[in-house]
Amino acid sequence: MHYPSENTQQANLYRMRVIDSHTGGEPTRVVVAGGPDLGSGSMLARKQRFETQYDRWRTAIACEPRGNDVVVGALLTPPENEGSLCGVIFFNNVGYLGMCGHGTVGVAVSLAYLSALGERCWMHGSDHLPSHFVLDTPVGSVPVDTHPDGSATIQNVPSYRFRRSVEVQLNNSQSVHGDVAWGGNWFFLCEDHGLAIDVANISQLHDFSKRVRHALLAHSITGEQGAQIDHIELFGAPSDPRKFDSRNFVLCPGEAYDRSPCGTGTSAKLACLAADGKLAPGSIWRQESVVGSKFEASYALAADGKILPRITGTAYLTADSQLLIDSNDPFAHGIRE
Ligand code: PYC
Repeated sequence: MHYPSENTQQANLYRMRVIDSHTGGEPTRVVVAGGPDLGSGSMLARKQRFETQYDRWRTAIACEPRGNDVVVGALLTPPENEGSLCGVIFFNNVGYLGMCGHGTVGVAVSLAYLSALGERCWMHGSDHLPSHFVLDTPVGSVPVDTHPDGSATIQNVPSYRFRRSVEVQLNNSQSVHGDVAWGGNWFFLCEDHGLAIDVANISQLHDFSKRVRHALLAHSITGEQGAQIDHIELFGAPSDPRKFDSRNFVLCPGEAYDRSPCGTGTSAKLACLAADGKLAPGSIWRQESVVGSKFEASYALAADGKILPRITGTAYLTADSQLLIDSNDPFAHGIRE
């Protein structure tokens, strides 16, 4: 990997500044300085450049020994669209995400932190972060509002249900049903799994979700235009119906499950509720995660029949640090899976 050499006094060490946070338990690592320069063009083209030319930066940041299965990285870029604050590309230990809801809340809280430190932000050229701004992602632009209590509301990309109640045959001849929906990533949303959505049941939920994902692949069940469905979302009763409407378990691409209620998964859920006439525009949906964290969500109808989800969550900072990449380290670019 080619790191600029003027980055540090020690020729073998490259520095990258990252701000870590978690949103409802799910970590986000925002690269604020020292990341790769992906050049210009659409965010989709920049994501493709990241994948084809700079993928070792992803693995250096998100894979062990610096990262882990759960961490979602966020690389900030100059904006694609005039008026947007900046661009962001989300990634994890196995690849790239279209959008990431918990990650966007993490980015908002990290930018607010930098602004509170009085650090002039290279993205918007001022040391004051506006309370409303727009982030460009490879799948669309996402308006963000930060609130005085530290929470943030994102308006996710237009979301929709693609297929309803698709039957999937698992490898043990059990069959389950689920909706296929887009919320910035592709989801299979399943209710008839017969499992308790409970943190004490993680290994069963994990194992089951992996079998569903495998079966979707084996039976060529996809999102629109053959897109791979890489997120599996299981729903069940909330821990306390006075506080939540539903509880979910989300298997992310790779081996990790989402500790947060998953912003893109909650958007996909809203799209299905809207399509079934079970939630009116503007009504609040309180999505609980398997570890008990919460997103509040609602939607507006878009002109083309899709929905515009709004998701509110809270992120907490966990580190402001420098990653060091030692060119002598055999695992400098992470342990690749
Ligand atoms: O919050 O959208 C989300 C998300 C996707 C993967 C992990 N979190």
